[in-house]
Amino acid sequence: MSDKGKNSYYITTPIYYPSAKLHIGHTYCTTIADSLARYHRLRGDDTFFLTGSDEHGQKIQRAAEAKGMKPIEYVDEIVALFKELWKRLNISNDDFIRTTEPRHEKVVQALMQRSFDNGDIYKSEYEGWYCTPDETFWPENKLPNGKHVCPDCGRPLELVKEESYFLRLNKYADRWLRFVEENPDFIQPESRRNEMIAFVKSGLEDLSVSRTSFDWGIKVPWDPKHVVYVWFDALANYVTAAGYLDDPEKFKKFWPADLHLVGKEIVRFHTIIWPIMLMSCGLPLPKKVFGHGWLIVDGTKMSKSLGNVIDPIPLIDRYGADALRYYLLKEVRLGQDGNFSLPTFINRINSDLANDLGNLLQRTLAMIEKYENCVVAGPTVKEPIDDELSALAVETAKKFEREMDDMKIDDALSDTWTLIRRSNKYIDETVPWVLAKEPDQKERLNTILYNLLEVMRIIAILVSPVIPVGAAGIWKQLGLKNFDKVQLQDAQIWGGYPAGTRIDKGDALFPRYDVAEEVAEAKPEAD
Ligand code: MET
Repeated sequence: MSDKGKNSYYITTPIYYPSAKLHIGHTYCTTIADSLARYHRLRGDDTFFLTGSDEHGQKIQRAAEAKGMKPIEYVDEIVALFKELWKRLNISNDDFIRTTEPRHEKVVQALMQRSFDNGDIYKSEYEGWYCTPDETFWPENKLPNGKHVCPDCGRPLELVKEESYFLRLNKYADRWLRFVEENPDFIQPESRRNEMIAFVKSGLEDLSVSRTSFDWGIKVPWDPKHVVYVWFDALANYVTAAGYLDDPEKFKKFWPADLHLVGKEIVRFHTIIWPIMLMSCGLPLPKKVFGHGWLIVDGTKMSKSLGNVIDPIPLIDRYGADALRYYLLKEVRLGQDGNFSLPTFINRINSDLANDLGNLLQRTLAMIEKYENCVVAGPTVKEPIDDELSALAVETAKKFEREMDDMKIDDALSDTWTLIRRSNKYIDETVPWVLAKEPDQKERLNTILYNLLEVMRIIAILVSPVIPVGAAGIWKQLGLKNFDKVQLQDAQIWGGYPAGTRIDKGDALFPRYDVAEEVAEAKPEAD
């Protein structure tokens, strides 16, 4: 179906609505995508990582009106905050798409026109319910017990009656079902796939793809009294940024996308509406859509009304981006819901980052400073315990690759931490401080310290997709250079640390915190 080059990798996050500042749930999704993108770059894949903002629609128009602002001025302000957050979190996106950009507007119009020309769009009237916060149509027959609240988010629905163009989703239902059967990995995890199949099998209705009761949107090219439905507009961002109209070479390289990472609440848009839009336009379908779970806070779903919406910025200010990234990826299994709580966050920082990883580096470098005057010669006197350590390191780096390929980021981290803990134990078992007192043990001491530098080199590579700042810091303290050129395979071979390198010991990378004090000082964040 595609001419896509072998080593390209295109990953996307949803483009979030700039109707409020982003919270820790958005941070969670973007952090996963960033770590996967960094991992693919480490593997040597030509990687394109996209995020952005979804700026049209009734919800945004109303939010702007409520502030007495023009929609574009309103979104400009909030989008600046999105960009600031991603910078603070060390998100390495290659592009940031705004749906108000001309490059996107012309793609949306081209796709609408193509679907229309193919006979898949027709004019009618929508009469039914609408969830403005979710920007979702809910025809009466989809509402259980006839209640007029959104079946997804529980908020009140509005009655809508307006002229509208419709996309023939129903015409594509069989083709969709065949595609999903033939591509078992297309929708993940399995539970979401089953839900979507059941949804389509229960009967797919044509979808309203234009609105006429407000004007904050992209005009329908042949009938400018209509604006394009915000989800049709938003989904198209993935092909705009891949160069659909402007850059055929880029488009050939990156489309179809390898992975659309989305929250479970928007899997339906990405796995039913988006593929059918693409089918109608004769474009290849993305390879995979993964619906991750939600981050709940102290056991409760985040919501403005409960006042438990967590702003990631104060957490990054206080604990650093790496700590937050590590916690989110370690604590939550991808695909399942996960819980955020300040005490568990701080305990994780203390135990995994400060005690295990930070200590390993500090202990190793302190001994090298003291016993070797900062320079360690190559290994000479080997013992079986060394082989055990090197075998575990190489095995971990290989396993890490399989786990990251399967998006099991938490497993990849657990295994890396097994190696870190084993390395700390290696220090305890080889007792370098005892050997340092015996002149005839100099070479053995040297060998042990070399092995520790080498295992730290491998560890720095493996942790880099998740804690990029800490990883670069470790690299620098080991006395190494050009971290940006490092590849995953450099971690899969033992012995890459150049003997005779001068280490560059610096401050501890990860401070420890007092849990009780931190909890006492934390105030609930208002949105
Ligand atoms: N704006 C949507 C949301 O935040 C995502 C659109 S992704 C094409 O739910």
